Parts: sequence; structure tokens; C-alpha cells
Amino acid sequence: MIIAVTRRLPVVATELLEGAGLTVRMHDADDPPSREALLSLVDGADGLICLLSDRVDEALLDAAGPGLRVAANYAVGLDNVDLEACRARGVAVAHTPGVLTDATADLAWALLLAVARRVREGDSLVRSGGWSGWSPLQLLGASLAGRTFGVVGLGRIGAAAAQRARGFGMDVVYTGRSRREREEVRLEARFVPLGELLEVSDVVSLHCPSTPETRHLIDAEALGRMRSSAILVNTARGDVVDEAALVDALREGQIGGAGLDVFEREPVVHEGLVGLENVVLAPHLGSATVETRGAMARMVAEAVIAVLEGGTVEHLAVPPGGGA
Ligand code: 8YV
Repeated sequence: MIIAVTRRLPVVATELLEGAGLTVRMHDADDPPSREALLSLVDGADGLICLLSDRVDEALLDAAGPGLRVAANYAVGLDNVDLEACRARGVAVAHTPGVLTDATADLAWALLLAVARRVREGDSLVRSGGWSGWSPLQLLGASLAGRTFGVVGLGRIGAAAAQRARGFGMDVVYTGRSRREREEVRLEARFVPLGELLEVSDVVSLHCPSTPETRHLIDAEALGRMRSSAILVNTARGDVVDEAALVDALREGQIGGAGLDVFEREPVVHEGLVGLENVVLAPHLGSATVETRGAMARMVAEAVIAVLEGGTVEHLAVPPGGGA
């Protein structure tokens, strides 16, 4: 049986798949395949390991043909996969929740600290040779202890980011589709409507999935409700924020700064963001630790093997055969 793998992954994925007697057909590169190359890669495959940059839609399922039984997305987010199309064709869909929680929460905090303490500007100053010594008023940032950390989406990653906020002595408020009462108690977090969260938070950290409801959740109006000193952190999905409105808000000092790991049209970044001082930009590094990417590779390979062998898989968005 053939497993199409759309990118070079940590080697454990290939080892597991080949160890199970499967043939790996890999797009053996760090750059994504063209759409045409992707469609030919999946032709006749029994299983697919794909990335969030690969659109798994009707056309791809057509190109794969009726033998395709499982698609495992190398991500927790599934916004690139047409789940209903997979279900209708009996293609199981797996993903990688859990193993990337801490890595992504750490990255949210890396961005937040870098913005709050002006690490990027300091680094540039030192490297440029223009640093003539420290001075009492040089590159003053913002303290976080005692301030309010606002979480949009208190799922696994949002809760892990909030836990770090508690460790930094911050108060936590959150919003989301539903209340998370156990997490509320554990994190001493207060549930508030989005509007109130935007108004009371010193940091707004986004951890919701990309859905039609969350697209441009943070638009010009939402940005206008935030504090002029507030920092926006996005490690979720780019389209949760209206990037053009964010550029305007940052330029006009409506908010204090932003730490962004995700963008509306990756890998294209709004050129307005690149020129701003109070912004730190990362190239979608949320899950990018050696340990986490290895664990994700193991998880997708094991999911593919389990579906093809009729075993059980922990994290399925669509069950084998499309479900009942
Ligand atoms: C990416 C992510 O998959 O899991 C997600 O939803 O956004 C990340 O883990 C990863 O960075 C590979 O692109």
C-alpha cells in the first residue's frame, strides 16, 4: 500500500510506515509541492500525510482515487481539510492535538515577552554596532505582573498559555464558544464576552480555530476596543485577524504592539507589518521544537497504520469509513 507524504518530515514517520510494510511516496523537500505535483503525488495512494498548506478538497480526493482510506494532517488545525468531503468518501481524518500544546504556548509567550520587552529592537541595536551603552530611558518596555491576560479560546493551547500567565503573576480572563468550568477554577480565570475581554486585557492571545465564525474576529472594531498599550498575540490562524486593520491600528497607536506567528496569506506577510517597530514576526513556528515535530511525525504515521490495519486511533476528526 502507498502512503503519499507531502513534505520531508522527521525520519521517524518513514521508519514507522516502512516498518509496517507500507511504501512511502514522499515529496522529499522542505518547500510545498505545486498543486499539480500534489495531485500527482496522491494518485492511487491508500493513505495520505499532509500539511496545513495542502488543500485536501474534492479535487484532491478525486486525484487520489477510491483507494484512499486515511488522511493524517500534520497539525492540530484542520482548516485545510474538507472534512465533509472526506466523510462522504469514507476517508478517515486524523490530526495531532496534545503533542504541540506546550510548544505553541511557549511560542505565544516568546512573542509576548519579545514585544513587551522590545527584544527585537534591542537585538537590532546591538548587532548594528549603534549601541553606545545602556541608559535609564533606553528601550523601556511593559511589565506584565499584575496585568490581565485575555485568552480567546480556552482549549488545550489557550489553557497552557493562561497557565504561563499565572506563573508570571497575571490575572486571566477568557472568552470562547462555551465556558470551561474546570479550567476556570484551575487557572482562576474569569469568563467574559469578547467585547469585555478586549477592553480589560493588557494582552490578548488568540487560541481559537479558524472557522467561518472566527474569520476576522479581530477586525477594526475589535482593535478599536483594545487598550492603547495592549499587545495582541496570534499563534492560532492568520485569518482570525484582519491584517490590514491590524496594520492601521498599530500605525495609529490604537494598540501597543503585536506578536504574530501566523498570517492571512502565508507565506506572504502584509508589507505594512514588516516596517513596524512594535511587532515581532515569526514564520509559523508554533510547534517547531525537535521533540514536538518528532511526536507529530510519530502520531500521523501511527494513525495511518492503525486505520489501514483496522486498529484504534486516538485523535480522529472523521472515523474510518466516514463513520455512521
Ligand atoms: C503546524 C499548526 O502544523 O498544528 C497546527 O495547527 O499550526 C502547526 O503545528 C506546524 O507548524 C507545521 O506547519
